[in-house]
Amino acid sequence: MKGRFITFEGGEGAGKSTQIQYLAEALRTHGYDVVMTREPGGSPGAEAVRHVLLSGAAEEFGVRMEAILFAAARSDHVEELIRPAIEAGKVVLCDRFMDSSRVYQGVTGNLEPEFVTALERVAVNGMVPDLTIILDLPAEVGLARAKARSGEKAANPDRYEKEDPTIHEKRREAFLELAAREPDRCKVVNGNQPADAIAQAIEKLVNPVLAEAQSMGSDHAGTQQS
Ligand code: Z5A
Repeated sequence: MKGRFITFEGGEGAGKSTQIQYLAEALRTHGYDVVMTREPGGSPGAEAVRHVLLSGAAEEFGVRMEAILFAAARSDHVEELIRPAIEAGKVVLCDRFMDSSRVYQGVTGNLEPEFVTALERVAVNGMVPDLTIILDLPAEVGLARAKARSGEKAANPDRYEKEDPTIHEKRREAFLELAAREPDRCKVVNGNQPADAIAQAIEKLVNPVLAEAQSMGSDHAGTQQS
C-alpha cells in the first residue's frame, strides 16, 4: 500500500503522545509499517531547532522569527523523514504539524494570516496530512495532566507551558474552529475520557483512511497546496 500521513493536534497535555503510542501498537499488530515522529523535531536538523524554540532562546527575537524557525524545522522534517517514509508505503504518525503553527504562531501569536500561510506552503511543500486528529479537552485539564506527570518535562516547563491558562483556552477554541473549516481532514476527538476509550475512537477514524489506501493502492492522498 502507499503511505498515509496522520497528524495529532491539541493543547498541552491533551494526550497526543499517549494516543500515538496506542495507535502505533495497534497498527503494528495488523502488519503496518509505522513511523512515529514529532514536531518541532523528527529529523536531526529539526531536533536541533527544537531546542532553540522550546528553551525560549528565540522568544526575545519575536514571533515572526519563531514562526520561521518552526517552518525551517518542518521543511527539514518533511523532506528528510516524512516524504521518504510515505513514498516507502509507511504510516507516519506525527505529534503536531502545520496546524500547531496556525494556532500558536497564527492565532495566539497574532501573526498575519498571509505570513503564516506563506511559511506553511514552503515548509509543507504539498505534504498535507491525510487525517488530523484533534484531541479536545478543557485547557485546565490538560495543564493539570502535564503538571502531574513525573520526570524531566514536568520539572522544566518549556516556553509554551509557562504561558497564561487563558492563552491555552484560546488555542483550544482555535483548534476547534480549524476543524470546523476543514471537516474532511480534521476530526475532533474528546480527549477528556479514559485513554483506551480515546484510542477506540481514534481507530474508528483511522481504519477507513488505511482501508482506502489499501484498496486503491493509490498515491498519498494529501492535498497539494496551491
Ligand atoms: N509548537 C508551536 O508553537 N508551533 C508549532 O508549529 C509546533 C509546536 C509544531 C511542543 O511541545 C511545543 O511547541 C508546544 C507547541 C509548540 N507547546 N506547548 N504547549 P512538546 O512537544 O514538548 O509538548 P506538547 O506537544 O504540548 O505535548 P505534551 O505536553 O507532551 O502533551 P501530549 O503529548 O498531548 O500528552 P501526553 O504526554 O500523552 O499526556 C500527558 C500526561 O497525561 C501524561 O502523564 C499521560 O500519562 C497523561 N494522560 C494521557 N492521556 C490521558 C487520559 N486520557 N486520561 C488521563 N491522563 C492521561
